[in-house]
Amino acid sequence: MTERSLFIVKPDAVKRNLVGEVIARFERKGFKIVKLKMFEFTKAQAEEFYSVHKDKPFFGELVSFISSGKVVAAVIEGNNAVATTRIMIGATKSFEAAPGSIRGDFGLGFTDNIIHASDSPESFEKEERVAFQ
Ligand code: 3AN
Repeated sequence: MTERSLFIVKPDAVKRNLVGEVIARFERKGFKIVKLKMFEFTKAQAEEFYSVHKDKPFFGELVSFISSGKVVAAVIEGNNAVATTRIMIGATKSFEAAPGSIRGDFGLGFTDNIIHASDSPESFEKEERVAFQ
């Protein structure tokens, strides 16, 4: 089923010059890049982007990290995009993520975990609206 999803290359990965590595994995997998944008989240935009986590103890840390530098947002399209992208990025804790996944291959962090990806079609719609506004 052709579907769209969104990922964000986070500030840690942009600083480490991993933008190309990350995007290339999605292209090689067979996804089409349909939107691509480099920008810096404002605090308000980051709070809206992560609003599902607003009551979590790590919300402040999450918002300040994602707005700490440039990010690259992409909308991709292909078969089963939401679930397949989640498999490709790996577990939230990079230090536990399986080798072969993006977090497993490139990171050791938790908040600084290389990449964000939408976890449902509903999150995708909301996140695309916030990131590409
Ligand atoms: P994922 O990014 O794998 O979808 P979520 O949605 O559970 O993970 O969490 C969103 C982000 O919040 C994660 N990428 C991670 O950076 C951060 N995060 C999640 N849980 C914690 C936690 N307990 N402490 C600090 N940061 C966290």
